This record gives sequence, structure tokens and C-alpha cells, in this order.
Amino acid sequence: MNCRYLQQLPISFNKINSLFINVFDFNIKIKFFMFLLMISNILNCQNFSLIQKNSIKVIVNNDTLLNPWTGGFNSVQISKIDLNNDQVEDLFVFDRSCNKSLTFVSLNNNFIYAPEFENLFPSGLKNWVLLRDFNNDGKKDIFSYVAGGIGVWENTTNSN
Ligand SMILES: [Ca+2]
Ligand SMILES: [Ca+2]
Repeated sequence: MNCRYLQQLPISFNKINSLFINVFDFNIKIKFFMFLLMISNILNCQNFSLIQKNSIKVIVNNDTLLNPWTGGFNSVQISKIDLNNDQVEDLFVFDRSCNKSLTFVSLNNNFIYAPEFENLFPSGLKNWVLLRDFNNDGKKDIFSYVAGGIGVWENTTNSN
């Protein structure tokens, strides 16, 4: 067997150690760069907003769901009210489990989810809500829980 002496590589332990440190420094720089990239993405997301689109159809087994974007109900109280002033009663639904108001407009004998009417109702309604006309003006008023009793909000909508 023939052997050949290989020349010692011009590298010492210290050199290897310093290479290791350089690689380590490089990893820290990469991590710092990634951190800056992540922070800039987070800062850019501050301007991110969502827009609710309820017009997207949901089809299950060739059946188009009527109100797929309502989110479901848990414990609701339902009252009738003409939301769009077309002389046809629509629905106001109050989900007691999350104190959420939902509105549905009557259209072709169906009730279609219409969240654009929800902000017409006072915020902060909680525990229970019923719509009844207490002053016989033909417009449903709001009865709801308030601390220590029952709150009443008069419907002051113009009936034109
Ligand atoms: Ca109506
Ligand atoms: Ca009234």
C-alpha cells in the first residue's frame, strides 16, 4: 500500500473557532434581518382592514343557502319591525348569548340577512330586547334591560 503524506491544511484550531464565530455572527445577522422583516410586516398590517361581503353564495348539495353569513344563533328573541319602510314587516333578532342584534329584510316571502340596518339600533343592548309600539304611533319602539329596570327607546323614524 502506498501512502502519501498530505500537507497540513493551513488552518488552526483558532482559525476554525473564528470561522465558527463568523458563521454564528452570520446567523445572528440573518435572524436580525428576519426579525426586522417580520416587524415591518406587522407594522404594514396595522393598515389592514376587513370588509364584510354577504353577497357571496354558498351552495351545499346543489342548494343555495339563504343566509349563510349570519353566523348562527344560540338564544334569540325575535321581533317584527319594518326596517326598510316598505310596509312589510321585517325581522329584528337579538341573540341573548352574545348580546348581538341581527336584522333581516322580508323579500319574496324569505328573510334575507341585512346587516346594514343593525347600526340603527342602540349599541350596548344586553340581556333581552323586544320591539313593541308603546305609544301607538305605528312604529315599533325598543324595550330592553337596563341596570335596575327596563329601558325604553322611542322610535323617532320619519314614516315617509
Ligand atoms: Ca320592510
Ligand atoms: Ca312607537
